[in-house]
Amino acid sequence: MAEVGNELQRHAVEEHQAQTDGFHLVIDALKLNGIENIYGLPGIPVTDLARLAQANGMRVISFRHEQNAGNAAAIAGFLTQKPGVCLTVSAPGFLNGLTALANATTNCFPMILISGSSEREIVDLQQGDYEEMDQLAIARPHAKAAFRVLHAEDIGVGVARAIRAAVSGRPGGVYLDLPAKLLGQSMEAEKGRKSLIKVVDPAPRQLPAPDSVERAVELLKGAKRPLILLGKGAAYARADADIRALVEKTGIPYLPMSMAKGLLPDTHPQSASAARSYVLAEADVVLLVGARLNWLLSHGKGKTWGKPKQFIQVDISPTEMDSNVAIAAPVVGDIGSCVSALLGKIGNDFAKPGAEWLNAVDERKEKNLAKMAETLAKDTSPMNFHSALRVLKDVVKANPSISFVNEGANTLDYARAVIDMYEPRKRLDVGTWGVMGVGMGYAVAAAVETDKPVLAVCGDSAFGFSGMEVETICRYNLPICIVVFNNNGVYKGIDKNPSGGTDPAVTMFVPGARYDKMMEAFGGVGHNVTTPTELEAAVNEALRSGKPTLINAVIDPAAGTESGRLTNLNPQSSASK
Ligand code: ADP
Ligand code: TZD
Repeated sequence: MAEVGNELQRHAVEEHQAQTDGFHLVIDALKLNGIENIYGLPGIPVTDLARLAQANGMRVISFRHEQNAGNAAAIAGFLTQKPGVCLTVSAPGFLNGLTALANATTNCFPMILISGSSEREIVDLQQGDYEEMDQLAIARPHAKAAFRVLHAEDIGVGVARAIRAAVSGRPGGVYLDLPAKLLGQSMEAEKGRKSLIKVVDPAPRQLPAPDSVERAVELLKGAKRPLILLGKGAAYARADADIRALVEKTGIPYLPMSMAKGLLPDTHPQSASAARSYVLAEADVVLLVGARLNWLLSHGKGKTWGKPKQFIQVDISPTEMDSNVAIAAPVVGDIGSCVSALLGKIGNDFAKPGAEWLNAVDERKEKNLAKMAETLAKDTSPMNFHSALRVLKDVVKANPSISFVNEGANTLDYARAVIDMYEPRKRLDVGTWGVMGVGMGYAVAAAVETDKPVLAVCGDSAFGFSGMEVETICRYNLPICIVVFNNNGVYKGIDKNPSGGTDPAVTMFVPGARYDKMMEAFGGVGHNVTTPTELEAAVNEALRSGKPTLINAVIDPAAGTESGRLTNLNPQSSASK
């Protein structure tokens, strides 16, 4: 008996003394909050953090450059409404991830950048530590919030605060600084467990004020030529059914912004995409749902917007109102709650827009669609953007649940106009900044988070920013098919060096490059295609096999325009005028 008693006592003491450490607490805190994936790049001081995360059942995707891991985390946040997590080493790794964090904040994607850092004592006295940098101070202006944890018992609070900051209100990027010393700190396991926080209701609903809803509906009722504009905030909010009901119940023509395409199928009879310029110029009342009046919408003024109009804006951020033009009816709250409140006020007596407006929109649409069909039908040799996109349009139509990643200039603008999307949150592109280099990060995360194939269509310049991740795609054997629209350069591939010297022009790349060989180098499938028929066969084979594939699609180097659709944003040197 005495022996058994001693044994129990020994167990009790051992139990009492069981220890945990910073590494385990970070992982436990993330897992406790339903975060299952980490996108990152290992090294001092976070190698063991990544290893232990993998050992503890998290999926850790190791990238070749932190910017791509960060972009993956950001789009994972957009796709799941949970913060995507990016893990980096200190100073240079952190800075590599920072562009992605800033991009996430700009696009309102929830993300947490977790970086290891050097010791505070040394950093603050600037004594020259390994990869020394005051990361917290540098992250702050680029993030929605930034936190540092110094004591293991505060890890639970640090992670909870990071999660709340990322997903509540307007989502954004959050920085979490974890000094090396913190990760190695140990504490009693039981105490550690109790210090963790499972965040309750991380993104609380925000109900709009009833009078703001009434004001909005009144304005809409009085409209002669109303228009609904859906932005990627509406896609993020996952209020898909109510948004569709709002559009259909009111009978108002709608325009999706790029990443809101597919929220309703682009083939929906009320889609005014093919009459975009007309409806923007002619509408008298515009209802914005999760879209900002930034440069992508010409700041709500000028020639694009033509006739005078009044705006209703649904957004979670009160300070977004009046940021560019006066908002006559602000509706502040989360999109789900706002749209459902609007629907509640729009009775069956709501008069749909008059035939004059709807017919005028349809007429423009039909004319433009016929023109587009004619352009797409042309078989050009060499292949140009449109003949290649005709094929991809059909591929997406036949495979509506695949994610479609898109970057480039002409490649982006033409694909956005030509390729119809049928499901929400499937079109992932350069977003608010028009940034190149999101392609492979977005593609990897889309494959990981959705478990479905991904088609990534990139200009040859755009692809180059994250192209090394083809190795990552092969290593994790992800069902990603990349199509590089290869026209030998940035925008086009025919520029000449103005000095007449031997250096190539600044927008030129090696002519006839074979990007497909990059994929083959790591065991994936490569294709070089020069006709729409070859392109179609190669993409369909990739989607059928699920094997990592890169298709080098040879495009006429003379096709395309400088800066794609954004020619007007290019300042011109007075010498060339
Ligand atoms: P787009 O580029 O498609 O026009 P933006 O990124 O400019 O879209 O705008 C997205 C807007 O959506 C932001 O102003 C953001 O505050 C808002 N938003 C994001 N999520 C929500 C949400 N759940 N509820 C309400 N507004 C949201
Ligand atoms: N760097 C970053 C990070 N983002 C950018 N947007 C640019 C540079 C400038 N830029 C564009 O705006 S589009 C583009 C660059 C370099 C590439 C266009 O060439 P492409 O596409 O080959 O990718 P197209 O289809 O041939 O035009």
